[in-house]
Amino acid sequence: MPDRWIEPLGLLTGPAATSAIEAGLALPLQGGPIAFTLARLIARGAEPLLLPVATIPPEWRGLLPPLIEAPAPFAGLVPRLGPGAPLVMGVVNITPDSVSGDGLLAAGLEGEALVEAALAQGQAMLAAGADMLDIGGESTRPGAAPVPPEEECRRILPVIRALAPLAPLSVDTRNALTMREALAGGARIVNDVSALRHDPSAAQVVAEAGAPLILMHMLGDDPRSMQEDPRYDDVALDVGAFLAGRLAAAEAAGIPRHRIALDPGLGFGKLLEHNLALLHRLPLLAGLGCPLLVGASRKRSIGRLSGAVEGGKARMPGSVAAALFAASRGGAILRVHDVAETAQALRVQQAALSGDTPADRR
Ligand code: HH2
Repeated sequence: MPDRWIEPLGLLTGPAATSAIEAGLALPLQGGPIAFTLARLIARGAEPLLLPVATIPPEWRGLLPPLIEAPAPFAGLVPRLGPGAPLVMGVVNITPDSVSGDGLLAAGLEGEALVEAALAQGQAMLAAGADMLDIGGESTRPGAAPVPPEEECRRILPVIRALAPLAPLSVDTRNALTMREALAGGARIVNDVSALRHDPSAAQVVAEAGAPLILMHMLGDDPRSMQEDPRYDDVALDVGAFLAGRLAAAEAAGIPRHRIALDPGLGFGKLLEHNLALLHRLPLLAGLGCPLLVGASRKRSIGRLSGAVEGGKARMPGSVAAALFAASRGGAILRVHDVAETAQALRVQQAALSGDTPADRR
């Protein structure tokens, strides 16, 4: 478990970042267009030290490579770092009870009609700018009851088969059986909110399939109880240490680091203050050397901050704001329900921060 961290601070973007890097006053965050000028050196139990990057002492410089070099492409998709640039993952929930209010089973759809609705939703997301789709058959909202893997497969497999020819798909599941069936059905990526802790066979299934994997932080291992009085010493360091541990466990099981993306798991055993701290301190997690995925879309924190307590689409504007902020802090993949709105906002953010007219708009 890492007991020392370099936390990037003093972030720059656009031409200022390029100039500061060239002048030796800044370093690139994961090799992308965001630069950091200051480093907070954190050793557990000691007072943190804030320094300009040029003066990071030699004994700390060994921590820099994963933080400043570009991570390997994820799932054959190059993680585009930088404000406005991330990959967009559209969420397709085949559930009756998703927190986001978009679960297709809630609309009472079944059989062919369900597959057609999911296909139409996925196609619309891809046309609107999604780079990949995340297909889930179990709600993991706080307090949700588990769905047996057989039922989960019954819900999602026809949809996966229909959408697989159109885009890279991830399967959002904690169950090894569902992972195996979904990968056989055409899904390419496994998205496990339990970070391979829920099902003892999951790591082997992912390793044998050679599939890219998303490891997410959840406090405890049960969505039914995760929101009961969540506590951390220091939420960013605790989540970082957890993800480092799960990364090591995945590697030990034969899943190479270059196939893994990491996710702080907003809303999974976290109060509003924890979610905000994690968004803010996302650059710290970049030091683990993997692309970072962020899922803030339509979550309860967005409702708390905005007053959109009723949930669902009412939380879209706040979700877009969170996505833009995550992009500006090094998020490489954004998991969102409102693809068109997020993609539009990201394009404008990217152009505004770079000060350049995009090539396809000249
Ligand atoms: N959030 C949800 C589900 N899966 N996977 C990752 N990697 N990161 C997340 O933040 C994440 C996730 C919850 O959102 P949603 O799918 O809208 O709700 P539900 O679980 O109720 O279906």
